[in-house]
Amino acid sequence: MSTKKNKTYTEEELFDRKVRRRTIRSFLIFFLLFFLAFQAWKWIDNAPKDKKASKPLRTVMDLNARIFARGYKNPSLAKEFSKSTAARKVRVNGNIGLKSTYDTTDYKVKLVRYSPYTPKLSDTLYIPVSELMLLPKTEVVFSFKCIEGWSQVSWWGGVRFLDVAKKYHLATIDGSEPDPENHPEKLCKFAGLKTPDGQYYVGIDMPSMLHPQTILSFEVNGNPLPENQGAPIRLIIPVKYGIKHLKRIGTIFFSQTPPPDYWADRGYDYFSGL
Ligand SMILES: Nc1nc2c(c(=O)[nH]1)N[C@H]1C(S)=C(S)[C@@H](COP(=O)(O)O)O[C@H]1N2
Ligand SMILES: [Mo]
Repeated sequence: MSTKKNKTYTEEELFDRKVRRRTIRSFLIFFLLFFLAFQAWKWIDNAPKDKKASKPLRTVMDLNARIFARGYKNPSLAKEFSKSTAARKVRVNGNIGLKSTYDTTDYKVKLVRYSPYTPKLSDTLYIPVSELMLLPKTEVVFSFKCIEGWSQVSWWGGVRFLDVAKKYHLATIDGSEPDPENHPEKLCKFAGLKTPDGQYYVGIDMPSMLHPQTILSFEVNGNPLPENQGAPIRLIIPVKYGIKHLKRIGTIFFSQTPPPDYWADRGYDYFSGL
């Protein structure tokens, strides 16, 4: 037996050997992983391209997109709920412009086409609510949000403002039928709405006004609107906070500059989008 084999190590020597072994192993693992990472990077970099990104990256990006699409179906649409989840007792908030008397038998909405020059008589239409109701009925169940901090799922019925604008040639600078898809350049930039007495008023950007969920509403929970919720017709615009949902529409007009807005005049955000 050699003396070397029988050599007994001191505790300190044993510890040193252990540290050396571990250090070498760590470095080997480090270089191996570095090498693998480098190879992977080279593989991704040399891979064929798919829509301007290398294919492996594109695959991961597409996967991410699919995962996120599950959570956000159409980011431009407000989330809709089932009618059974809608509040039976719909909250009432704000009654500015609802105190004056109004025509309850033959209510007409004043629609003013955009007229940059001298307004002509033919540019102003007085349309009975009963006539607006002939358009296809659209219902929306969404979470109504007030800047005061409350929200409530509620169910409204009415007609799409887009349909109204198409029928009466509103919202365009030249009186043509609005075609947001093909001729956005012909659209006015803003719509303004007022109560019959002019006490409450809002300004709305045109993309929000022509949004598919924006309706002139005459029903809540399948019943005609009560007075305090804007009878006979109000605005429901799910992409906006409650302040923009003007109750009892007297006039709708169009403009290239932001129309006056009751709460914006008092310091709130003009856009008030959600
Ligand atoms: N004419 C009119 N419309 C109005 C208001 C108002 O005071 N007057 N308040 C607004 C605000 S702040 C909110 S939150 C909603 C409330 O609608 P609701 O009463 O149907 O809940 O109406 C909006 N429309
Ligand atoms: Mo509100």
